[in-house]
Amino acid sequence: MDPIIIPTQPIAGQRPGTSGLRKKVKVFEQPGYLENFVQAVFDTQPELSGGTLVVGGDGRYYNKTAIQTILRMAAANGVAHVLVGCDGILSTPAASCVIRKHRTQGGLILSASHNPGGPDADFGIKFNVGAGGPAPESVTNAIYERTRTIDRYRTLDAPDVDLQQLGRQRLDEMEIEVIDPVADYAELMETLFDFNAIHQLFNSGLFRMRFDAMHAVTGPYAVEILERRLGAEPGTVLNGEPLEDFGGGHPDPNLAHTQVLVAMTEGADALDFAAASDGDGDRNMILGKAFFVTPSDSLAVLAANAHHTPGYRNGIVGIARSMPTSQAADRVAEELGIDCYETPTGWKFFGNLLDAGRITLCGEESFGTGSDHVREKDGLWAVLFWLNLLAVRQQSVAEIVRDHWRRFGRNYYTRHDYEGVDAKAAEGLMEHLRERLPGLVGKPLGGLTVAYADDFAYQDPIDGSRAERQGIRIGLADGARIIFRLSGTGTEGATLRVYLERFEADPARQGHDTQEVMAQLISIARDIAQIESRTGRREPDVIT
Ligand code: G16
Repeated sequence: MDPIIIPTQPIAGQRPGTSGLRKKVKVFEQPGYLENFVQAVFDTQPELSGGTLVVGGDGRYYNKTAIQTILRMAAANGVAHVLVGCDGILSTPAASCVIRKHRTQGGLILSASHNPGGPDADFGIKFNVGAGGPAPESVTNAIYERTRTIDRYRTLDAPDVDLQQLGRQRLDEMEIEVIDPVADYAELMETLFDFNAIHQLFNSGLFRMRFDAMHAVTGPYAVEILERRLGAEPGTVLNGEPLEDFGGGHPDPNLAHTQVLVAMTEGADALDFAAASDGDGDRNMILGKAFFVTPSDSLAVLAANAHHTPGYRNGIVGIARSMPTSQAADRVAEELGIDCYETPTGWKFFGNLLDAGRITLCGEESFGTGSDHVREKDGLWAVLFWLNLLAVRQQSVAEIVRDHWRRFGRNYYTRHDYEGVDAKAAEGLMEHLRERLPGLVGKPLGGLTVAYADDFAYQDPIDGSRAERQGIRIGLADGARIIFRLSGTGTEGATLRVYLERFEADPARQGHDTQEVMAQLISIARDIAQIESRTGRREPDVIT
């Protein structure tokens, strides 16, 4: 079959954000929009021609349509072999696992992560490289540049591929293998965690948990691993059926969007453990009995306890965290005598450190935790890690975290998000802050002295690449930090994120309410950034 060459023209705005190209479904439905981006990937990644590509997504609206388009274009661009998840499903960490295990040349992952799904909601696409991780900026920049000059794309005039049928089939010269989306991933988890110990915990009759899959991609993974392989009681997985619109919910596992689950951890009949994952399965939220574990604390606790699991029994070589993530993990690294790296927001910045063997664990405040087992953050992995710790340490979630604070100190932490802010107003707010930075150092701010104030820049220690303007940091003399950033994953207006952190070494003062402890920092942040006068917002939309 001869490929068809379709003339096209550049469509503005195809620069990938924090994690790929995310836009409204209606934007992706414009003629040529998806095709231009996919062709730009094939044009800039020549190793895909004659190579193997992984394709899958989180099952949201437009997932199946996009996969059929991609398969026709892959065949027309000379891809030899495609591994695609049955029914088009692959969680983001499972896609990374498949890319690595089968030594492919990369993958196209279809997801807008934690953003809502449906015809009027969000869609996204990103390219992951052969190591399994999100493409580094050098690659995403090249793809973007190509979208600015593109004038044709290649496809085939061929019917849709049957994605329900496991096994091999052909699309012209290209072989398509429809794979079980769970199998490779579940097998990998069995090598990392003590499944026997977790099985016993579930069998003890003394432990109850629920996992909220939020009608997103992790349902099938959680049912197979938690209920079938580990013997958790049927019904442990809530909202386990992936739906194209996530049942109308917002598949973002934080306190604002999981209120039913949170309520199950409170009161007389409270669960011992609860967790949730997001649209594409890479984020996680961990709850104990009436206890919320911040993602920053979770990373630090996992690092300090990694030796309790089979996969990390021999210890960890280093840790990395994104800049706005609290410094709790730094204290663990210091005690373990290992390096701790501070990277810009975005999982792609961990890739080089993982590939070079500099770090074993990494995490972000945005409910992301992961390790060198794949090159994406991994929601269920974090849940299994916690289950392994609970089974081995025979303590509650709260006891484990409070022990941790006693030993390392507590980094009180919160993030305030102002969503859907006018983009120009948000840019103006950041510019104004940037202008103020040089004059702040040494000056008092709400009774505290500013120790440093800068716009975070990162030089990758492996390839020397530099990322600038990655968030404004104001550090205070007592170690507290205020950070301002604009989100790179939203699809409407701008989202201003304000990250606040304060350290407390004294165990007697570690049990306070976070928002109360932060009150002074919150008011400093609002004043210095002129949030209300510039955005018209008195209060944040989401507090995590
Ligand atoms: C993505 C990235 C993460 C990042 C998060 C938040 O997560 O993979 O590395 O921390 O976005 O980004 P922002 O603050 O720019 O919105 P996900 O789960 O959306 O893929």
